[in-house]
Amino acid sequence: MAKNADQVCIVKGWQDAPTVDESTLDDDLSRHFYYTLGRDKVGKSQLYLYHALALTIRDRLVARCRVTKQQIHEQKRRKTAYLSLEFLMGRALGNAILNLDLDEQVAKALQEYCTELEQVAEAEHDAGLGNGGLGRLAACFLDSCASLSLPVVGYGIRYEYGMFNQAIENGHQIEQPDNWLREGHPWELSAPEQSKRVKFFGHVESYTDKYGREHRQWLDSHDVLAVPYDVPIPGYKNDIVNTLRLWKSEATDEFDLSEFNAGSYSEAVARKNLAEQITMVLYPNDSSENGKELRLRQQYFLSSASLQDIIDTWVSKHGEDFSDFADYHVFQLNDTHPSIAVAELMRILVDEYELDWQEAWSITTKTMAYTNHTLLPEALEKWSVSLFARLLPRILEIIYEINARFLAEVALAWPGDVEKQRALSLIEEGPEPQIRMAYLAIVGSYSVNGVAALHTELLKAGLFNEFYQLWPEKFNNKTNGVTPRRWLAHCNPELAKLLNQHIGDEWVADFSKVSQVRRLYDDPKFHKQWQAVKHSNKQRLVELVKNRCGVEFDAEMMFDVQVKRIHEYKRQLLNVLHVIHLYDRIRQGDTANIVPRCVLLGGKAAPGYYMAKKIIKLINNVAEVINKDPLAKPYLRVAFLPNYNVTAMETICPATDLSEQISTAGKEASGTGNMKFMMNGALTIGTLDGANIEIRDAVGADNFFLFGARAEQIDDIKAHYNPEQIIHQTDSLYKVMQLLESGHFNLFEPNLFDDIIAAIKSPHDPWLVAHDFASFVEAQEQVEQAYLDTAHWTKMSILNTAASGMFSSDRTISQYSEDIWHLEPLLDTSAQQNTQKK
Ligand code: T68
Repeated sequence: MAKNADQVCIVKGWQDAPTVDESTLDDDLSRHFYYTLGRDKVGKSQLYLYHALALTIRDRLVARCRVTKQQIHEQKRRKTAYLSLEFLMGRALGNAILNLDLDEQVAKALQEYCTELEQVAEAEHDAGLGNGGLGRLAACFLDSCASLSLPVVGYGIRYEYGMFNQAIENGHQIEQPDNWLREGHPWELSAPEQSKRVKFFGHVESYTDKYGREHRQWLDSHDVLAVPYDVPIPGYKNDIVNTLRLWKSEATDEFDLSEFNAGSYSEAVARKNLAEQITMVLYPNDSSENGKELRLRQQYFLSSASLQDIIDTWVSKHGEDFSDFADYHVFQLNDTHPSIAVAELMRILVDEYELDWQEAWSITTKTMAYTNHTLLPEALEKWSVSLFARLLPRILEIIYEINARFLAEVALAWPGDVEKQRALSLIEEGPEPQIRMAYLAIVGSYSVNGVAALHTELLKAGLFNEFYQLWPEKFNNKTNGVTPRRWLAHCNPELAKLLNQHIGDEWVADFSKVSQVRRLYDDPKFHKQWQAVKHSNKQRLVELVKNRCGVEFDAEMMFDVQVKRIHEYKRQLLNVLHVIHLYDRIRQGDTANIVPRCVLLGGKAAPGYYMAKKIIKLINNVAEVINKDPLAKPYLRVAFLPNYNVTAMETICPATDLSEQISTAGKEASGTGNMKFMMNGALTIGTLDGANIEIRDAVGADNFFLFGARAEQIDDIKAHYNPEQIIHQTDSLYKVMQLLESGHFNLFEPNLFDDIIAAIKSPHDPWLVAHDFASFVEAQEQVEQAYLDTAHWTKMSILNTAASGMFSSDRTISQYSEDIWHLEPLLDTSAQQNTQKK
């Protein structure tokens, strides 16, 4: 040990042993198993073995993380903070082993314990800190940033309870708490000494400084402590390990003490609970605004703690000179959820560091960048002004000031147009005035991006049109992507091996190279291998469906899959109507052209979303009737997979033949499940919506089953929409509706599906289910035709994987970095160390 000038004890020598790779992995594993955890037997669940292996891998991550941090902090270097209320990480073990290239060493070490990684990995809980696409995108982005050696830190919330566990009882969704931390989370390291204080409540007063300048100060606030927990994010075989910093809320000590001294012990303890509530649970709404006070507290808590973290680091290195702060920082806002960061950065700069408004605003609008993920108006966040006034009084003042200055700009752009000012104001007028968070995000950011080409165009033409007119240069598209490490190399090892044999393994780090498999699309020998891989993946899914749903799938049949959040716009209902149509054909004996298929649906409904829950019940009832009917057995099997999550998708997407991407055009911002299926060789049946359009362009129209109304037709169709007439004119739909209305699927539950039937028949059905039905059935018949020709289907399957190169999140992140973040990659330290060793 040695003491340096600041009296900090530096452990001598740690810099010389950065990767702990000198000790062998088997030694570390047994050390953790026997000593850290104090175990000597492997139980049935292999839980302790999992923990020991996770700690062994974590040692290697921590060592590399330190080297990465050193590199980031050694020189002044531009970096991005990715602010997100959600990170849907799933399991970490398999991914870390893949990225550190430790598969063989781990397999060898586990032989001692008579087990394999696949079994040990089962003991890990999913980190389900997200609802769906938005949260999973954040997780894929972290993997890509680390794999591309980019200095990016993720900032999120360490929810005690993640996305609820879904059980199905009598066909109904039951929500159960996800106590994912119960058995400990071996990946995280807390850093309580770096905690931050976040203010709530209180009031604001003016004061004059010694130079006679007026300032505002936020007084008598009830502060909450934000304690950081760091999760390492390994890059793929580059020795870079980035950080995901998750904040946990805790009560401050002196806060308790003062109340205690005042004789209010119980009140003090109750307040402690209040502070700790903030990070207790993830809100399970994926597509509607929430409006709950606790949710706003979460948003401010994350934004404030994360900005303080970055600014404290800056001040500790560069003092209070912020003149070039904006050259070194970007804050990427994952939707409007952390958009209060715009006002919080202003508060810190203006109130705490006494910058003048203009200077602070210039820094804010050069560092903030906003990603929009939805076109649904009901999902756009608004917060009541009165709530803000109570909870965050100083932040409200700042938003008013931002708004006043912004409206002056609007007045210049549209002179005399008061209506324009009303329409664009950050404050929506009305009996209960509301703050429009998306407007705050746009005004405060230098970049506004959509997540697929169509989505960005629709934002520019519709929702944000006036802002686009004001600032066209802010708007840009970044089509989503998914990481090919988790979503191919890890989840589909057999396909990965086959690709490696034929095109080498460079595709894992450079996914554009997957296109090389195209040259094999006509090779009969390769076809056989490709089919064998799919077949074996289908067997794995057969097992899963049997264990979890009690339904017998058959790997010889076509696997038709729709897994995603349950929402009317995603149209699981249209899928069910098609299933009923197939069932009706079977009952009528019209089976000559039916291709036997297994239909799998899965996904969670927001707990308060009545129609989504009804749709789950309908799927389960339809499945029950069909699966019980011996007539149907050779042709059709249907299952609803409970508790769909990241881990389930890892078994599902490699086994899928047909991917259902059937949202009403113009509603799905991008979709990312569509990309995972495509990479794994599934064919898509889909509308021209979100990234489906780009998927179809990439693979070619011949290799995609298109149906349904287009986005630009929707308004016209709605103007004359008459679903009852469509039902009468469409024989197949008429029969389906008859079956539904006769109570065939709810014999002992009268009227159960009345609301669903009414929704389909309503001239105001926004999702146009009846309109697209015939076109959907026709596309499904084309699917059957294509599937019957195995060689042709295999060729299309290969072409889909081959064309999926651009849907890697590495491509997406390269574009974020190139166009928005302007980051320089870090040095690949593995190369550095290799040269040092030489
Ligand atoms: C999804 N959005 C989009 N939102 O629906 C999907 N919302 O099209 C897109 O591919 C994906 O984002 C990634 O860009 C969501 O997943 C949410 O989960 C959400 C959560 C809270 C509040 C609102």
